[in-house]
Amino acid sequence: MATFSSRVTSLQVDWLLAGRTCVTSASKMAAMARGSSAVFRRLLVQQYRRRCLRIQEVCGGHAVLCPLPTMDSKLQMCSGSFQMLGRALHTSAVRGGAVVQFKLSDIGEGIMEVTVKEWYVKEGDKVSQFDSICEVQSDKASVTITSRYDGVITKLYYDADEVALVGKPLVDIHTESTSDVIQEEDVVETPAMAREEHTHQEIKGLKTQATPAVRRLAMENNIKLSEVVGSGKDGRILKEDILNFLAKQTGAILPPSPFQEIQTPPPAPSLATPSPAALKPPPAAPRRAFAGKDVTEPLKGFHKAMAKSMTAALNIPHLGLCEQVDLSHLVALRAQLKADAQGHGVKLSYMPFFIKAASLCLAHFPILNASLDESCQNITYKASHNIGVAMDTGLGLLVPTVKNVQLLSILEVAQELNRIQELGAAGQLGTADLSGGTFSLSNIGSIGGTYAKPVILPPEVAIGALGKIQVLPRFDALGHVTRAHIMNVSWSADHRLIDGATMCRFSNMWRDFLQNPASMLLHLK
Ligand code: CAO
Repeated sequence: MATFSSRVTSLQVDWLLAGRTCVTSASKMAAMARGSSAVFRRLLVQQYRRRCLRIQEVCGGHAVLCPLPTMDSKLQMCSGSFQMLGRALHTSAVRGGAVVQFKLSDIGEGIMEVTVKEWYVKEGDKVSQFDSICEVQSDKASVTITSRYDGVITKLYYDADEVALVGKPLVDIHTESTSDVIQEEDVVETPAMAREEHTHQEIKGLKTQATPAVRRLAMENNIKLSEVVGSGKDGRILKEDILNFLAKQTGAILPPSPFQEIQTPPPAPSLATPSPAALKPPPAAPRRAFAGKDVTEPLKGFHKAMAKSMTAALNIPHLGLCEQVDLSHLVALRAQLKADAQGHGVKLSYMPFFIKAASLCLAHFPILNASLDESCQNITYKASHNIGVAMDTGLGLLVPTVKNVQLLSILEVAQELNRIQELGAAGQLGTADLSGGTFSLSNIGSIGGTYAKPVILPPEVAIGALGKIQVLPRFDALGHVTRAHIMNVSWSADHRLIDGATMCRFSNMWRDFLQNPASMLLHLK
């Protein structure tokens, strides 16, 4: 029996701090500005105007920097009322001919090192502000670091695949500054920031718990953190809290997953035309041939995160429950709806039904969409059904989440799944997509597995593993042998919180929805 292992958890680290990053996908920007609430448009433009480097903060998650002219033109496309700002509005900290030591900033959350995945520049290359310099990866996320300066790269401090240390120089850039060497202390805090109406220090003084990026988001929207109720651990203020606060102030309705829409990195193809090739994970990297010699190498990136989260999962007493589901009706229904979904530009697999059915059941069993604090004193029942989907990507196992499934139609779930699959295949999933899960599903059947024993992803309390749908003989009501499409599902639940009877009732309800998918109609909103 395969042992299911986990995803990266605790993805709250805000990678914005790793460099000045912002959304790159012009098409996503356009789509966002067309389809999102006024709040997001306002946020984007506001931030763009203020620093021309902070759009990423609104978005959260993975980000890549986009050259200004592209950003300008796309924002212009998005809204005629947006007055575009040119390079003149950029803060250039350096003038004259100086060498800037561009350091990797303190990104918080205890992260001390990242792996340099890829350099986009080499020594001698000319770079402009916002040009991508390199891609780095920690155990939390993958991020593109971008230049703050116009100049020439004079030194790369690491080779690809080497571990870069926070606070240490990443590259030297020869700029036109007058001073000889500028020590770039923190790639996040720019001189422009210090000139803004609210200073970092003022907000820090409020003694609220929030990451620097969240503080900045609040600051740039004139929100006092002391007035915001934090929904994170120990009252920590999350980006969602700021955006919800802002939405309440402005009366705007936030889309169900605000960060996802904005933060999507480029250059994924449009959802309207999903390419089947893009939906598949890239071919596995060729295995290293070991010839007679042991090789030891440091555990890096997502593997490191998996080791950490699975070690934490060992503290959870797992309750297991296995069940068989007859998906014959669902197989027929999906075959019927597949073309319709395709007409909407959406690839419809079975997962959206599994995910939506789980959400319908979670509404009846909120304890399965909860978390237990470390001292086992408090249960938090989560309002959103953010369903994590274990995904086999080129970077290894990741578990992006489909957010707010309770608000989505099956088609919308499918669309969201398509989006995160594309990002996963391109290795571009960001923090926003990889965090905030409240319940998870792992479809090992899509790669041919029959059974799995899933491991809970803390702080979640339950997970289901789905096997492959097999055509097997079954008896019908009249005792005749028929062909049936049977799938195994294995649930694991945190036995400190969830008893077997609860898990079994949940499983029965989920099974019944999928065995008779038409019954879901009665509960869809
Ligand atoms: N049984 C039979 N067929 C299945 C299936 C199952 N359980 N699950 C999916 N399929 C089919 C799909 O319907 C699709 O068929 P069509 O081309 O006819 O539509 C095909 O397999 C490919 O599906 P998919 O993988 O592109 O999409 P999906 O929505 O079913 O799954 C995802 C998405 C992300 C779950 C999947 O791509 C994936 O990564 N699976 C691996 C998860 C994993 O690694 N789990 C183990 C974690 S423990 O380390």
